[in-house]
Amino acid sequence: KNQTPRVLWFTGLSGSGKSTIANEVEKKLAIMNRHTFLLDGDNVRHGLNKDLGFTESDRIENIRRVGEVCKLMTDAGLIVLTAFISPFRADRQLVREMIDAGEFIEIHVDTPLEVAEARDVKGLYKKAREGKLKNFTGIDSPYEAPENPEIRVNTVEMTPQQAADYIIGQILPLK
Ligand code: GGZ
Repeated sequence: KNQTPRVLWFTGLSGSGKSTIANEVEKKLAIMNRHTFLLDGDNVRHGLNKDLGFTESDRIENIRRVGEVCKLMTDAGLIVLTAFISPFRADRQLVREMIDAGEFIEIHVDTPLEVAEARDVKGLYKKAREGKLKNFTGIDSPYEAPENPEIRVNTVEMTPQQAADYIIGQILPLK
């Protein structure tokens, strides 16, 4: 292996900015010649996990499978970035335990509900408030914020670019 494997595990509400920031971090890692892979709902929930929805048990299984994929990818030497709400502390802890010590980096994209809901890029919060979308995180399904994430980013005070720069600064040095 010519690079240290890592899992950069982004967690936060829908619309918090996880995917946007993870994409920016991935671009910066590419410039640094790092071999990366980004896992998110777009490439996982339509394929590997297309049998899963948003009930509590489906979310648990979603995160468990993503964790197993992270394990395979870090065994292949990659830096894996994940952008899932991953609302349950216990599930994030299970993934942490699957990955070799020191290689799992939990990144809390700490956008308050009011801010994510005000953005409502996809109109999902509105639907959830109207009762047209059930089990929506932050509305009628819980989000358990990390207590001790390796990194926390405040998206109210930082642009996605600034958040990505901050994260890169926190994970350096990277062999
Ligand atoms: C939360 C939902 C729901 C419900 C659909 N609750 O903002 P988005 O659209 O693009 O990101 C959300 C995504 C969440 O999928 P995850 O795989 O990250 O969730 S979890 O980690 O909890 O398994 C949202 C959309 O899917 N979405 N219904 N009910 N988000």
